[in-house]
Amino acid sequence: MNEFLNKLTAIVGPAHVQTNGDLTKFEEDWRKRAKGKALAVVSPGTTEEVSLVIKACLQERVSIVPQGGNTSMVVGSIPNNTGTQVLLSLQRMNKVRAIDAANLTMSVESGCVLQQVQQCAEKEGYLFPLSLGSQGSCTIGGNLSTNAGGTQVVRYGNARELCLGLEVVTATGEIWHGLTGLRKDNTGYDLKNLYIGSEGTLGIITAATLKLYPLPAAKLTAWASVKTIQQAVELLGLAHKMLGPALSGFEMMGQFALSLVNKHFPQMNVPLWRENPYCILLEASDNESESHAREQFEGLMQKAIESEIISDAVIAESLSQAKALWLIRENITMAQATEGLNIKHDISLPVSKIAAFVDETDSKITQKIQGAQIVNFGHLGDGNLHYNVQAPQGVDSKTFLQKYEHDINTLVYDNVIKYAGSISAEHGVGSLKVDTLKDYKDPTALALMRSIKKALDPHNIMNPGRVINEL
Ligand code: FAD
Ligand code: 2HG
Ligand code: ZN
Repeated sequence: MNEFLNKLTAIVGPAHVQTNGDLTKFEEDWRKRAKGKALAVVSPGTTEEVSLVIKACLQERVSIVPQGGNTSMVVGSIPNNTGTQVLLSLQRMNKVRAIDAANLTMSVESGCVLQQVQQCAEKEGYLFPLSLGSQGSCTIGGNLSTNAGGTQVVRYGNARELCLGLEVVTATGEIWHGLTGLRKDNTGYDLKNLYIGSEGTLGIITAATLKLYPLPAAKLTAWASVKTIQQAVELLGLAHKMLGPALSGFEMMGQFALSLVNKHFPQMNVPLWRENPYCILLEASDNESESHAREQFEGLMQKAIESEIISDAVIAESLSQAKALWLIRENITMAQATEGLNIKHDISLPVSKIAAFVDETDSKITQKIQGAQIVNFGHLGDGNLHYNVQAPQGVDSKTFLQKYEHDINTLVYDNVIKYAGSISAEHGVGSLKVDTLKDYKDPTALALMRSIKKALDPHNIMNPGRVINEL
């Protein structure tokens, strides 16, 4: 093994192969649901170095776990506990390679932090719309590998829709130069979209060409209170009708989720949360003008109040007020983490079925476990709920998970399938859902996925055990 480590050191330099010291930030899942042990943490600085590292690993049949910001929600980016895997950190590959203004594209290395990409685009007068609560730490490579969603999907799509080209180091160490900025290219199988969403199981994304948009002339944000999910869905329908493509965010937050933000971040002043079971955060982005946007937006809120869809609402009067509202939404995850462990379900459903799903699942869970607390929030505009379940008050969260996680997952996922949904909307599969997926995914689709994995990673060295196992 020493010879192998020496080889890696010769490729990336001694400062970039870590075997000793505190490697917790690479080896532990941020939610502290799992901790692994890497043979080494290797941090290449160029695509060529990635290629050589993969070739060296392949020769020794050492498996590789790619890692960006290690913000995975599904335990997908840490090594297992055998001490035999190379943790490949892409964080040093953080250069913006080019901006092509006329083509509305930007090419960046995969270790670029999402926020850095957003800021760089903005400095040039453009918008890169992908937005997640983790944007200060997650990387473009991680975003594409998980096909991340976030809060602007209703208008701009998931990470997949924002990417035109990729540079990839394959599982055999070849470099695929697919960094195109073309919006049309029908020359065969869509390789880019195989790698996007593959969670590091097929190859390493080293760079990407991303779509840019003009910065909107105005953004308007409102926070509304509704009595039922059905009303939230009606508000969404009205927003689509009255705002058209200007609708850029539609987030739903249950009362219990907001109570956690209120408890752990009291300085955030959560509005209207005590009034009704749900609040909605709504955003419109307009390319015309502030006055046009405001007129349209106020018209929508007026109509929603008149039709008694919403009970009450506030419209942000300044950029800082809008930011403060978004901060509340983005901090639900951290408020939950501060409260303790919880059972996360990142699910998607047809919007038309969400109300029935929530009514039925809420009552099944509370019948099964008296006092169980449901942290329900998410990207309602995309039909994506974070339907998380927390221990009854006073019950230790770890003990609760040990006792009920499996049963609650079965209950929730069975209902998701009953309502024609998916058990992973935006976070991916990782290790956390790999066994569950077998029970819920179409068997033919799973067989095709296995064939793709075998074809692209014949020696199963790329993030083995994630997404699909039992090859
Ligand atoms: P990592 O966690 O490091 O890795 C994720 C997966 O991608 C792993 O399987 C890893 O092996 C693989 N990978 C990483 N980089 C590469 C690469 N270059 N090549 C190949 N494979 C690679 N997710 C959403 O979709 N929407 C949200 O709204 C959202 N909000 C979040 C809020 C918070 C507070 C937190 C902590 C997380 C949130 N997430 C969200 C989850 C997470 O941030 C995303 O999944 C993100 O895309 C992961 O990026 P990362 O760089 O941290 O990847
Ligand atoms: C979000 O939308 C993230 O804030 C995290 O996807 C969801 O904490 C969660 O369950
Ligand atoms: Zn989310």
